[in-house]
Amino acid sequence: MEDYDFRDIESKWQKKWEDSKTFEAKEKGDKYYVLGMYPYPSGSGLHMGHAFNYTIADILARYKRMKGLSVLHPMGFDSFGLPAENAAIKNKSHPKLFTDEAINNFIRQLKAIGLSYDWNRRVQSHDPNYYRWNQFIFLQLYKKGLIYRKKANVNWCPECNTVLANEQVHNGKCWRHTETDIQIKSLEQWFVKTTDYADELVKDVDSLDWPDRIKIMQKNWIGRSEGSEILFEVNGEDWPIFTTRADTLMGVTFLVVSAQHPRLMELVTKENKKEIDSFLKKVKSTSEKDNFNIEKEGVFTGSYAVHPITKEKIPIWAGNFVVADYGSGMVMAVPAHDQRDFDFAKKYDIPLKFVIDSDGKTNSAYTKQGVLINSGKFDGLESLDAKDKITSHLEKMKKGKKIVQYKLRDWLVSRQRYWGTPIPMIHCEKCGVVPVDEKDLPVLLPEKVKFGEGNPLLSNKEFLEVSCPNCNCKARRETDTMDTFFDSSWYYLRFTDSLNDKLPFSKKNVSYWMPVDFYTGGAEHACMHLIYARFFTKALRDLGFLEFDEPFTKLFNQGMIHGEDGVVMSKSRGNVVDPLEISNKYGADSLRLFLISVASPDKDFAWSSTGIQSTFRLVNRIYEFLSNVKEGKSSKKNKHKVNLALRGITQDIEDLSYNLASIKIRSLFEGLEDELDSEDIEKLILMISPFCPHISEELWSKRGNKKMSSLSTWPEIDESKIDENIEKAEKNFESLVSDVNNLIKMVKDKQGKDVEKVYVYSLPNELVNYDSNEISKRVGREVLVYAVNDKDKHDPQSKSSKAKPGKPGLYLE
Ligand code: ANZ
Ligand code: ZN
Ligand code: ZN
Repeated sequence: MEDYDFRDIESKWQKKWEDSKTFEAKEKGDKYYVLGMYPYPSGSGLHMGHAFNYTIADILARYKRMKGLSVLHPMGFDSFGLPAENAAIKNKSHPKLFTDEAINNFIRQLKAIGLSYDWNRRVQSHDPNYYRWNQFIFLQLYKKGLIYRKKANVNWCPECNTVLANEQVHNGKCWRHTETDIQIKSLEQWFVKTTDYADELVKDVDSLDWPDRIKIMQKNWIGRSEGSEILFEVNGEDWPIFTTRADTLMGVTFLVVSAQHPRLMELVTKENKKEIDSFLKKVKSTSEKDNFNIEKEGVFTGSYAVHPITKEKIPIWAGNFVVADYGSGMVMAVPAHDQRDFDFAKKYDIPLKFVIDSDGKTNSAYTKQGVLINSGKFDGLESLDAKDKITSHLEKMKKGKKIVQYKLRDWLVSRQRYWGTPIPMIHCEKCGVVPVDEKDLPVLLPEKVKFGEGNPLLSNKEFLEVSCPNCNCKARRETDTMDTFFDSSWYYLRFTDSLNDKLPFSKKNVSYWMPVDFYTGGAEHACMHLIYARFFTKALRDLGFLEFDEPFTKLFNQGMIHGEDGVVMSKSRGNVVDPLEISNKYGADSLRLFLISVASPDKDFAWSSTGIQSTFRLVNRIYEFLSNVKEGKSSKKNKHKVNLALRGITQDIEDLSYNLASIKIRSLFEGLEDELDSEDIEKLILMISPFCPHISEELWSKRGNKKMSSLSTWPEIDESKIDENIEKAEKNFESLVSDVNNLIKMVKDKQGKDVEKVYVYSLPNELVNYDSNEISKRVGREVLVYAVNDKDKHDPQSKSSKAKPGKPGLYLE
């Protein structure tokens, strides 16, 4: 049999979809917004992970459309960013040329797999029509006090040549350069005040239909921590510390102040200055609070604090394991009950004091909660109770109170790189920092710049020199650009109204389409993109631009695709399979069906060249079958099968168990008889549409339908045609076939005899009338089936002494 002509069919329907704007989203009726995380248009093109992610979303979009919902399914490009700039420098090209070419390539590849996007709404960050709204939003946040500039210790990646956000530092290394240590520099930078929303960002996580592990990661990243602020007096002034273990207050034997604490020097006495200075020179800064593994180091400052209750003198040390910007950058150390403090105390010979009953164990810190000892009037209290009692006791003395701390830091958004949105600010010698007037937006990114030495924007005088909007004096434009996560923090909002040239989006459109009903992408975005996007939604709500609290109702993380060698597909590993190559070879319908057939879409799976071939044969079979099936009457059994499959597949799509749907499709087309009524034929053509949209359109139009199958209504399930008895009969039939086969094999193994004939005597009340021919075909032997009470109809030729009517069973000859 020849393969069907998928090349012709697919390009024909892709063109028709495009020409007739089939998937244009309209603001009418009930909506459904399906979004796959938009890609960074890298030079290497669409990879299989993209194809997988976008197919998952597309199947749902196509299904919801056929269910009569108004579907928004857009696509765009996260097209600013360092890789394009670096690639352009390397190839002596320009990031814009490089990016435009990569995008065109992506679009071609996305279209080739039959994704039902509304291309009219495409957004791309490097387009001034997009980034001018980045600048507009930046100004709104600035006016609201949610963006500010400050000098701070920031993370600098020497490879990226720019500062990074905290979220982009993983275990002290750059997220892009996993071998490169982050350096700490003190620089003036732009920050977004994400911490203003920390509480709401944690609280609302519970309301989301997201994978649990992402929800946990978000919570941990924001890191809400309830505890107490306790004041220790040093030279007549109160210094706060933050603790979650106020119950251990009576066990404090020293305090530790961060080596990066801005007021450290005020605590250092003359005698200790030299030692501190040399310590500060060699100490590496910690930016992660929970870095338990670093070797603890410190130096005595020479100063003492007064314990708020016992009034004892407590020595103050400077240490490397205390983070400057968490809590107050200073801790009360309780070496008996905190492992870090324990290690530090052992190293520097500082005494321990046990204040929680540890059952005599003293060779490491006892970190559990328990009953208080050695704590004076608090003895005998449980930790939980003691935290309350000790804190309220301190509160009466004005020496402490309950507070909440967050690990989340404000988001550092400025970058010293070229390929990003220019930050719309101006530096004037007289007026300081002045925002660009809204009417002067966009601040265009100049094309003519020199690459390779520092920030390229510094090389363009025309860009750099402006007059101050305030006093008209000569001033200098800000040359930092925005972190590209700024772009992706609101692109899903722009899709609702992407051609709007008065506003980033209208309230009307954004309230119609948002929130996104189904958002799919990789789990690697758990903390950066998804926190920033949630922050943007909340901040824009409070600025009056929208009226909902969360952008993504349901989040779905697709599994990772491994190569045939079982390792995650990657260029460096050399096990990459190119989606375009596969769709050229087997067609997009086969690629789509294969991608969702191996495992449930949220699970990892390995590519298989025999698997795609088998799916290709199935798609051929479906196409052949539906092209040639005799149009007449459907048997009861066929009607049952079609409706049962439709019911199952409908549920599987709703549950995102696409792999189960694909199994149903396969067994359906392997088991149908060659005559069906027109209703059933049409049901079949429509129910494969989300998975294999091209052959569905082709078969549909061949039947004379004017409306495309993609825009037709999802077929009705005729429950009255689903007959559980047919199912039961099938199961019985299959188990009989397997019983017979097993027996034949047993006889062969034990007696070395090949069975020629099989007699089956079944009970008359078994629902099934087994068809001798059918079974014979399956078993490859002559099989005769009788009912036990059917005295006349048994085989008179039977040589078997046992094969007689009256006794149910299987008899072999
Ligand atoms: C005394 C104590 C005794 C503590 C004990 C723990 C156990 P989370 O839950 O993550 O908020 N801490 C406070 N500020 C710090 C900083 N800037 N850098 C490093 N560590 C800091 O952790 C709160 C605990 O971390 C605080 O409670 C403090 O140590 C420490 F048996 O105070 B604890
Ligand atoms: Zn880097
Ligand atoms: Zn000025």
